[in-house]
Amino acid sequence: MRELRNIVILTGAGISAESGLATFRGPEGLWEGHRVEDVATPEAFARDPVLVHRFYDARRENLSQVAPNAAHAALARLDAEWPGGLLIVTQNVDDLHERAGAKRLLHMHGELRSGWCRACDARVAWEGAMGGHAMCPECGVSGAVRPDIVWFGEMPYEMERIDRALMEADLFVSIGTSGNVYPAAGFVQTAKYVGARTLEMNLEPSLGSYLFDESRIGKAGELVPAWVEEMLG
Ligand code: BV8
Repeated sequence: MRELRNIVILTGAGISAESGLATFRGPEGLWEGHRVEDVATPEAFARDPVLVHRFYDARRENLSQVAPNAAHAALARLDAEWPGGLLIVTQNVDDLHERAGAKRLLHMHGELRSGWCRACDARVAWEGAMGGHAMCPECGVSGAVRPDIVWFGEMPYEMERIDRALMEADLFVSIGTSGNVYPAAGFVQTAKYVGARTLEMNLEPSLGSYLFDESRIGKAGELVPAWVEEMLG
C-alpha cells in the first residue's frame, strides 16, 4: 500500500447544498431559472450583459445569507492538520470554503466576490452589485468590469497547478459533484492513471462513479466530518 502523503480534493455544488445554496441540477436547479447558455457563456454576456449581471449580482447578494456547513469546516480542519500535501480544488464560485478557514484552496471556475476588469485585466475583490457601469478601482474605467467567473467555453483557472497536484496525488477525493462538466469531471481518470486511490462522497452516484475505488453515498455534512476523523484519527 503506497504511503498516503498527497491529497487532492475536488468539490462541487453538492458541498454547499446544506448551506442553502442551490445546486445546478437539483430540483430547483440554479439553471432552471435561466438556461445556462443565457447566463454562463461569453456569448450570453455579449448579448445581454444586464441579465448576466443580474444573475451574478443576485448570487453574490445571496452569499451573505448563507454560512459554511460541517463539510466545509471538516475540510478546513484537515487542511490545517494534514502534514502531507493537500489541495482543495473547488468548482464552486461561493466563498464558503475560505469562510470555514480553508487555505490550500483554489477556485477553478472563479469567484462571485471577484471582478475582472477587461480594460486593465486586473482581478479586484468585489462586494455588492456590479452591474454594467461599474468603475474599476484599479484603472478607473467604467463599464469594463465583468464577473470573475469561468464561463462555458472558457479555460478554467490554474489548470497547471491542478495537473501538478494530480500527478503527485496518492489520494483523490470527489465531494458533491455530478461529474457532468469537464475538465473537472476528468480529474478522476488522471488520478487513477498515476496510481492514486480514489474516493467519492455524494448524495447519489455521479456520472463517473464507476471509476472510483470507493463511493460513499449520503450527505456531505455527515460523510465528510466522519472521513476527516478517519484521516486525522
Ligand atoms: C473548457 C461557473 C477548454 C459558472 C461553471 C469534454 C466533453 C464534453 C464537453 C466538454 C468537454 N470539454 C469541455 C467541454 C465543454 C464544457 C462542458 O463540460 N460542458 C458540459 C455541460 C457537457 N466545459 C467547458 O466549457 C469548460 N471549459 O472546457 O475550456 C478547455 C479544455 C481542456 C482543458 C482546459 C480547457 C468550462 C466549464 C466551466 C463552466 N463554469 N461554473 C457559474 O457558476 O455560474 S461549471 C458549473 O457547473 C460548476 O462550477 C460545476 O463545474 C458545474 C456544476 O456541477 P456540480 O458542481 O457537480 O453541480 P451539480 O448540480 O451538477 O451536481 C451536484 C451534485 O451534488 C449532484 O450529484 C448531487 O447528487 C450532489 N449533492 C446534492 N446535495 C448534496 C450532494 N452531495 C452531497 N451532499 C449533499 N447535501
